[in-house]
Amino acid sequence: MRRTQTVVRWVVLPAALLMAVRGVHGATITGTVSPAKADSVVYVEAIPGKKFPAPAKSFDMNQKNLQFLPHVLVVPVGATVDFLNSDPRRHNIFWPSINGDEKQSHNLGTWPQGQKRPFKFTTAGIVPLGCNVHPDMSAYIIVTPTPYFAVTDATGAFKINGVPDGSYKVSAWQEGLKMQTKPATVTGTAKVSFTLTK
Ligand SMILES: [Cu+2]
Repeated sequence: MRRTQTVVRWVVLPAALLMAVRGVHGATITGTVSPAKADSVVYVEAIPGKKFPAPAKSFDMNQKNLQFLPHVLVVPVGATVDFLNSDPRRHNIFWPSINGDEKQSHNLGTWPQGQKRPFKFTTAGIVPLGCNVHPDMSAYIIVTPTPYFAVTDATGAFKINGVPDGSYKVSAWQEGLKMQTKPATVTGTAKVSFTLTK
């Protein structure tokens, strides 16, 4: 009797605890994107039957020293991005398409230093940014269908935290290369790696 109780305590309790911890913090998906470089983006594709609230905070895309900062920005769908001009000259913001769909092209306008304009992204996809005053300026906003995403470090490694256990499609994006989507089954952890090509 005593022995049984001890076994229950040491086997069942840690398992229950682990599940409770996982319930709060979720599982993780790790892996690499090659070619290895920073600023590749990996995210979980839409999960059937699951909807996520729009994030409460907005995100910033800056224009400074004739560059977009950051060069790659990842936001979940429904997010508002505040576009700020920090330069003592006028900049423009436009995108010719979202996910290649030219019907979703948009020109936010051209405005002087210190001003900010918000835009809410309600469609998931790749948004290539340009400035029609300075054709060399470019950046990307990756609007992800779920809040489960990560950006690679310089070695190409990524870690997506807080994912619930389940089977998902995971996609990887890197500037200038073809996107790739792979299945991943997550039970606590999952590993998925990508090799992208032109
Ligand atoms: Cu500009």
